[in-house]
Amino acid sequence: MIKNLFDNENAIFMGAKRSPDDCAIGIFGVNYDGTCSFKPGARFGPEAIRQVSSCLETYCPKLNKDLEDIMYVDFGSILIDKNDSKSIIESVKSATNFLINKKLSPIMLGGEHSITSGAIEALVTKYPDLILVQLDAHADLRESYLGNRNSHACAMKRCLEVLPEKKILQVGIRSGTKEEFQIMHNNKQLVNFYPGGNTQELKQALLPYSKSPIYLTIDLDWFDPSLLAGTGTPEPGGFFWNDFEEVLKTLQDFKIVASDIVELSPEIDKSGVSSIVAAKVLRSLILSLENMQ
Ligand SMILES: [Mn+2]
Repeated sequence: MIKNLFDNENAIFMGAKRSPDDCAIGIFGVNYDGTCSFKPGARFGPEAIRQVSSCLETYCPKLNKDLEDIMYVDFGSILIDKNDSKSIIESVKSATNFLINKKLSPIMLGGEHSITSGAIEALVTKYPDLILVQLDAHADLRESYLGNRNSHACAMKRCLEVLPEKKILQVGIRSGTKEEFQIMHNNKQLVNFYPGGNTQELKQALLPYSKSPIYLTIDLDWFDPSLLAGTGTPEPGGFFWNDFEEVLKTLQDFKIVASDIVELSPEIDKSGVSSIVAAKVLRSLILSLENMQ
């Protein structure tokens, strides 16, 4: 079964297992960047994260948790036979369902952001009250972009369509159209947060959802390009590592059941720092996810 869904011939993340037995968390990659046809891009993200991961410590002093106390499996990346966005989203849905059936909390590595709706479609069957928390530079609420409804610029719009609760919190979004900002304000879904600032507004916004399962989607362009340059659509005025730790610490009081990390384009940053930041985000998520029951 695993063989038909995933290619696991390549690198593995830190101390991950290859077999799901006794594991609580499952990682898989999606090597897809369909809208990026000119430069090599986000399809190299999952492999870059795995390759640099051996340089990280397993212990996180901020969370006071250690990866060595958690069993997690890295399935490799999903096999892709048709490279169009619709087929990819279907494959993501199948892979996520496979993990849910094995009672593994999924963490998906992109790839571009359009893959998120596939994972959410699978998860809402188990968690009809799922809500979405988004870290991203961009609103991603367009109806369609360059004629494609599955473009990464429409990622959150597509997610909202499959979320029964239609609830999204968009943390520190700094780029979008006037209409997108109007939508975010009207629906009270924009959570104001600034580099170096506090997470008071995020705490307030999450308060009514203390029992709700949360899907956390992390578009790495949320970070400032001076920290993370390796992404397809960098946006000045972004966040730093301490900001991420503040958000993560706040989320510890809530119930994250699944997550993704998208839009790492490792070739753009020859220093390799972007991939290391992404790997450290993944380590933080493994340490933060709830066990699926
Ligand atoms: Mn983005």
